Amino acid sequence: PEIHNTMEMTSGLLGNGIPEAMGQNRGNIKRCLEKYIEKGRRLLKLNQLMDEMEIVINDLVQRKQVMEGDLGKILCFTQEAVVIPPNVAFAVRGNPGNWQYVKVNSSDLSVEALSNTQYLKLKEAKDDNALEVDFGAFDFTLPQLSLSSSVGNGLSFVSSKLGGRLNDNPQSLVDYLLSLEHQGENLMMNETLNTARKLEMSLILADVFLSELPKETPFQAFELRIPRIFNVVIFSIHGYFGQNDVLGLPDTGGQVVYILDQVKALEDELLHRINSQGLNFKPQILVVTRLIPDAKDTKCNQELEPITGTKHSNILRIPFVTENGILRRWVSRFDIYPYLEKFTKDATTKILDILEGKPDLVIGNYTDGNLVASLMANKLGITQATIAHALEKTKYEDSDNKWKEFDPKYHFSSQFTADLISMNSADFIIASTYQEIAGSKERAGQYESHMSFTLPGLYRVVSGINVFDPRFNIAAPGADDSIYFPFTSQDRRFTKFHPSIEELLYSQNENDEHIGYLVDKKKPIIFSMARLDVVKNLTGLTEWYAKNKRLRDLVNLVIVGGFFDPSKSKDREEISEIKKMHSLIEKYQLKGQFRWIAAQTDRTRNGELYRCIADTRGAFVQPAHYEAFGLTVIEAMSCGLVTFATNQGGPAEIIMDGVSGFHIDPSDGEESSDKIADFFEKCNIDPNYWNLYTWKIYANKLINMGSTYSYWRHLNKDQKLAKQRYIHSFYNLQYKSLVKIIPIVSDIPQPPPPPP
Ligand code: UDP
Ligand code: LCN
Repeated sequence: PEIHNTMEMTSGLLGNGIPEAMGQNRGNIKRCLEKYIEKGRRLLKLNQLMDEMEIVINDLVQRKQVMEGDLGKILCFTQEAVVIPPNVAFAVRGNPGNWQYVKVNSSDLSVEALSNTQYLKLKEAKDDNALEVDFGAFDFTLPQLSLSSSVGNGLSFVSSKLGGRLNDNPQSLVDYLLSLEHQGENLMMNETLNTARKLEMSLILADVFLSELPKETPFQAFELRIPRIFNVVIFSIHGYFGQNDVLGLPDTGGQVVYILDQVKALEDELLHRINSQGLNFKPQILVVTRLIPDAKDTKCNQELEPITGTKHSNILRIPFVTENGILRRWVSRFDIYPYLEKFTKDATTKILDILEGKPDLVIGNYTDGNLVASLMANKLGITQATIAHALEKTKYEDSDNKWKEFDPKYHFSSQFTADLISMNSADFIIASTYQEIAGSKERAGQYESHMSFTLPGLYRVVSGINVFDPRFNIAAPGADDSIYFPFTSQDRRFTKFHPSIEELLYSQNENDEHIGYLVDKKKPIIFSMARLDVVKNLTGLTEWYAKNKRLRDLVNLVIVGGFFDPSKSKDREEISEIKKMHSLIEKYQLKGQFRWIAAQTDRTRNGELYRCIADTRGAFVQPAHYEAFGLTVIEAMSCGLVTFATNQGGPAEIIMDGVSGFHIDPSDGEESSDKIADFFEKCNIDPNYWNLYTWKIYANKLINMGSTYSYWRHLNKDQKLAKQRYIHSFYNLQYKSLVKIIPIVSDIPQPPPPPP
């Protein structure tokens, strides 16, 4: 409902025509704009605009008048403004996915609408003739969703459009159905029904057959699904991708959990569909990842590993190969681009060999997996899905505008270019939440931030992705209910882990697995678990706790993440977080109230750990600066643990504040730690919420998408081809030259850099 409200407000504001000039309160508006110009900064964010406005107009009545007038209406929806004296240009986001741009002249207060290109040019102040990337140019004939509230429901939209398209071109369905085959056998029909007329006649007969069934006959009793999908390839490349001993390593977190659970559910769904069609084929799922020869104590150096809990699914590992041969060491996801083209080639050969043919569907994960999936799908002409997990762009403020500052460390120029390529070549895009696509009232979504942006000096994206594109679908991941179930289900509890969990939480000694200790065992525990990334903000939580005396008196703090010796880590962010954590422990004398446990890789025991925290009447806290989805949040909640989670990203949508958990603001530690302390003072826990997130629902949606979008792709093959040519040029001319600047790592230890 909130979304609809905002939409009405914007159409009243800008949709009905922008005022030609600011009418009321001209004096105050002028002073505001002059103040923005006086700051001498090119780019101002909403909070800065508001702060300056409040300084200029300190009279509350006058401020209210300004906020109710023309300028106020713009400011209410502004995300940022560009200052080019004497003008100020505002980027106004009326509602998710809807952006407008206006320029206000500070001397005569005239107002002018800008196109996004004009706005981006003002923002970058660089080469007027910079490359303009416009993927939207290929989509103008395709239907798009129109309401913000329907974003992410592409599947039902596409299904409804299929009927109309069939009427226009019935032969296309015949051709498509004839083309469906598996291992050389026709699946749907043979040449006897090779014209639309013949097919129509047999459908009339089918209709007669159906009309004889009692009206209440459940659909499942006679449904005819197209078993379009048999073999699926899933790419997840960078991390340590394994089934044991990998979680919590840098770059290896939720994506691995997600895919392993997804594969089990997908295989079940495929088997169910194939069997209910009376077919005897076996589905095959291959999760394709990188083979890491120096795999620590994991199995990531094995080529083929069957996936536990499945019959027909395997992990296939292909090494990175450089001019010096096979690369042995782990490479951060930020530095991975130079190896991907060769990887695609090697992986494709191996996949075709194992599957004895092409897969029916390829699913990419994260930037690297999505790029490889795009390259392979394009080459083989197969249906492609992408899953972002986390688009890095929104995690770092101004990562586009300031890409040059970030590039040496993060190589965002390559990453954002790769993301644009794969989100545009995908046949469908799976998102975990609405906010991932189109954000919330206040904040732009992860995909939305790729609609139009500029990498100054490199290229300007005037149409990167359209959040109203029916390729977008929301399918939330689940939490495996055999591991994450309520702490109150006493008879199911994994009691065999209790002694080791007791040791983990409460033993007074320090060792490789835990440091710090808890003196008062009777206090509830606030608990957090994540990779030790900067963005996960475990050090932030520790600092909030350290500074809040009331909270320290009420509860103990236990965190799980990383390990303790910075010299043993190869990950830049992890190293800095380890050091910071040690210094906080010292500075605030945390020992006695605080336990830091190293990354935990046993999922089953972790399930029981959440429940043991719930036994203390504790809570889970997810304090990330930004979280794309946040599997730990649904794990904790499924275990009946009260959960406080960041209001930045997916958790804001998973949790209803004050109903199924609590939101906290990661940028306001004082407020957040007070909110937690208030809760423990009141402490009325209702453990009986919720079981919304299941993998079964997910798998059913995904296979429906696979079938429907394969057909949609077939219907729109001309546009698809044109767009592919454009993507191909962009890949070769832009992406490949960006990747060349990323150093290729070597296995030979490098001498430390000379002291400055
Ligand atoms: N995890 C774990 N041990 C750790 C840290 C994390 O088992 O030391 C698991 C956690 O239970 C969850 C996943 O890793 O299943 C993290 O997923 P999430 O979506 O929270 O974050 P990501 O790491 O994907 O950014
Ligand atoms: C990556 C993330 O950062 C998390 O927010 C997600 O939960 C995870 O992937 C699984 O999609």
